[in-house]
Amino acid sequence: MQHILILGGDGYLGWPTAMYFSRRGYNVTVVDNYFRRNACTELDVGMLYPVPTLQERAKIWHEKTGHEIKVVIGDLTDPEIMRSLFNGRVKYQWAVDHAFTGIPDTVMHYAEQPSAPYSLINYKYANITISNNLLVTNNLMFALRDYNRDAHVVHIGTMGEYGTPNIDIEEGWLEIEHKGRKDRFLFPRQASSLYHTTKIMDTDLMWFAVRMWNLKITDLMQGPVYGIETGESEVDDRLKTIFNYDEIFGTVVNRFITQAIVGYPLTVYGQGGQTRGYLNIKDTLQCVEKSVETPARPGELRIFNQIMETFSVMELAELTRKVGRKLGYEVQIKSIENPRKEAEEHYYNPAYHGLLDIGVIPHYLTEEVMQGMFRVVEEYKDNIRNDVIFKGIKW
Ligand code: USQ
Repeated sequence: MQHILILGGDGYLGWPTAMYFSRRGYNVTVVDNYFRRNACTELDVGMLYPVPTLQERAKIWHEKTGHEIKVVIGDLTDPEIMRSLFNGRVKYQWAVDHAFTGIPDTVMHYAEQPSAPYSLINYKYANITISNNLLVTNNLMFALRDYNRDAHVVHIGTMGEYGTPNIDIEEGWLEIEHKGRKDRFLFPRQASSLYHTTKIMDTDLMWFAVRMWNLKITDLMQGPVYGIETGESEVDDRLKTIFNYDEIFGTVVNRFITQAIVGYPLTVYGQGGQTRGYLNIKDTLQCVEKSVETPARPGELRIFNQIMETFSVMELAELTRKVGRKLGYEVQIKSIENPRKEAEEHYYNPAYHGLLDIGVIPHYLTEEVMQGMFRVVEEYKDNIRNDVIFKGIKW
């Protein structure tokens, strides 16, 4: 049985990934320090519904499916916690069998502070973002160097590493001809938040480790994700992933649907011409699965752009209004002064065929798909807090 270690297994993507692989017969261990939940509590941003602890979720999963997901609660910025996952000193907080599972074949690295606004609240949150994201990545690189150079790492990067350049965006690499000579380099990167900047630095740390120690790494440049349900969460409502709709942790599609349901005018920042590549949470799972099944080679930093289609913010707002109106909601769109520093009109033409080439079949954001999300969010309408929707964290 393949052993997969999921760093950041309590988050929006980590928990669904754990269930997905567990159901498919992988031996799964999740690690988390509850960063996301604690940040939500500290900043009082609200979640759509309460989520059981990781230990409770693993227990429910075991009761419902018979599969075991081993749980470790620990802070991966501590190198000894990271190393314990490879040298057998690990302590599981929940497991059916507490014996060490052994060295992982695959490490999914999601253990990062994922929010751009969080990273710009003030210098304190900027520092938390930098230290968390870079230390976890660096601790992982050294644990692999010292204990297991054969493991394949699948890391979630971000399309925001590239920014919005006035040229086509390639999948990670660019061949450059300069004064008659040619070489291949990481595609030029220029992030528009400090969070996104840490992802650029992650890529640099991983590229260094690949060159020095022949590691195998796949870095997935993901766009904003939307969605709630995955095939596995349908087993029991308590297995649904953490869902945020607030300004800090909510991504734009999830926010717009929630806003439409409570009659809050959709918060389009500036002119709404900001274009990004989007994907359904179900496709995140497919992308990581295909990446795991076709690992990078030793000494390879393989990069895919993990998006399925592009939309401008205004297009998303209009789609939300259309779907909302069909369901009987009076949806307003309101352009508000953009709290972020980002281009509101720009060229955007990213390549994204690598994941399709290895077998991912996209789910697109159709009216039916959005309608399905409205139906789920509606069930928790009474929990939605208008006061957390927009506070205006400025860049
Ligand atoms: N936006 C609005 N109104 C809102 C919220 C967002 O107009 O109420 C705009 C933003 O200004 C931005 C776009 O929508 O232009 C996307 O914003 P977002 O908050 O959905 O996404 P972002 O901050 O870029 O970050 C999210 C995830 C992050 C991931 C990134 C992928 O939180 O972890 O890395 O999407 S990407 O955007 O491709 O860099």
